[in-house]
Amino acid sequence: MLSLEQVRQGLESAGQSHVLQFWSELSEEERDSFLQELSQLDLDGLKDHCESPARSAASLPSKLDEHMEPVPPEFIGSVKKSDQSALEEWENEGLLKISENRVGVLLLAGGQGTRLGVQYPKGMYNVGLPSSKTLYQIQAERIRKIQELSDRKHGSKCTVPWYIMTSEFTLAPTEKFFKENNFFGLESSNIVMFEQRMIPAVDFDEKVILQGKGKIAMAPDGNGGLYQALVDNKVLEDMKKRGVEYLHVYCVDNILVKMADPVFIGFCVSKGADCGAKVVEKAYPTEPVGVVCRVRGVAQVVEYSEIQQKTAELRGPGGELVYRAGNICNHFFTRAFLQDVAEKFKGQLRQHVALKKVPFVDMCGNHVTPTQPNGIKMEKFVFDVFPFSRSFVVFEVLREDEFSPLKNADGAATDSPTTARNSLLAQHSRWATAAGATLLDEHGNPLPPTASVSAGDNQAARCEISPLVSYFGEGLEKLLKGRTLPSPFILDEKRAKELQAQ
Ligand code: UD2
Repeated sequence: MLSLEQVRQGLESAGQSHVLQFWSELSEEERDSFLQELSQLDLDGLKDHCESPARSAASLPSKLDEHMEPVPPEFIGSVKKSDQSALEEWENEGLLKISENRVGVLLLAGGQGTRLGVQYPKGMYNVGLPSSKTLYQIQAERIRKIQELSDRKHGSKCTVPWYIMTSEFTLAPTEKFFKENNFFGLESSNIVMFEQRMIPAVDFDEKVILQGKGKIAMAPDGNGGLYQALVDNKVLEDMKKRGVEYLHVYCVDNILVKMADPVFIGFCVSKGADCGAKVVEKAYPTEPVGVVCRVRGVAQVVEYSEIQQKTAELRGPGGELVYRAGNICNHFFTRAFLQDVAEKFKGQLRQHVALKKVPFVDMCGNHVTPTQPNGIKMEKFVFDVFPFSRSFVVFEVLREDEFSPLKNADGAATDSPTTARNSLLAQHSRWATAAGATLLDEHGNPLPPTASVSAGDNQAARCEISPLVSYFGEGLEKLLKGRTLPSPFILDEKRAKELQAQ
């Protein structure tokens, strides 16, 4: 730990002396913990950090749009446009790599979930499925199932390690939740949680914001903080030790996420890619997803917060959006590429500026909760490494099968607990119907097979299939063919055994 004098000098040379203005009012204990916090700051880099928002704002990508062009369709692999045999080939390739212990998954879970408005990590959220499962449980069970499917095909006993990036806000509750739930049936040694760095929020006068008299307002450094966190926590070494060569990186809130998706992995591997992104067709111009495109000829994502509206609204001759390759925060990386990023490129990642309402203490020591943005948080984005790729691929999947994020609280028109729940139930109803079952609505009336398709349709049957029974709709015919299913209907492992015995 640094001495008070060392910290004072460091702050002074960074132009941040105000940080210690309430020092004399702090108790002994508060001083200790504040000094500890300040000792962990990068004091040498602090001046630069405080000035960088202004610099980034000045070079803001208002000019990006001029250099944007869509990725030509022939460079985009697509579930819709590929024939069954190609999809099967990719899936087989992916399952093979999984069975050889060469695939890991990495969850980005360091965000604060401010839009959803809960005080706990988003993965712990229960969207109100008939089973009451949380996002974490669904994800864990999909890992268990994909291991099982790979083992069954290849006679292996494989592991898909689950790396989970948390932040100061989310690490302790996430660890506790996993322990309380017995790691959802996974081996605890195959779940590796680590923390990303936190950085100070800065006001519009380039001053660090004090959240309390003895506390700086800190925020995680964005999901692109991943690359520093991989180094800080020796995660790449862990991957190497386990023989993991391919990593599926994803964000916490997509209820339909295909964990370690063998089709996506197989596609990327067979194209020799070092880096890949899954996309869905963007639903409307202002949808809050980045677009995968080229800027000055180089593949990258332009985030929804940084694209100009007129660019987002551009339409082609058939009325389709020109920039429609919507990023769903599902990425593929080889370990070799991540190693390169860690060694050569992570220092070059852009800082993105986010204006936020940051509670603070004013000069007189009053606590203020601002109603207007007063602070700047600098964030790195996970996809900003794409331009460093030597072989980047894009893979388009179907929204109704793979993308339904939980971003907002109920009441919002989109991306809410209700829309997430309905997407999953609609998908599972489609699977059951395709397997030959007839679904009943809650009044016992048979539903036409198409009624379950609409994600927003409250009349749809409440049919939920545990990932432990089916990963992506496979294996259901022998259980459900010719059956009539009431609503709600939960097909878990126990029920599957009963049905099989009948
Ligand atoms: C992300 C994508 C956006 C689109 C959208 C789809 C980025 C930068 N943007 O936007 O293009 O794909 O998702 O849903 O990826 N996180 C951390 N540490 C942080 C901040 C965030 O781990 O410091 C995690 C967070 O927990 C979440 C993921 O990153 O799992 C995405 O964060 P978000 O929900 O804030 O991103 P969003 O919706 O703005």
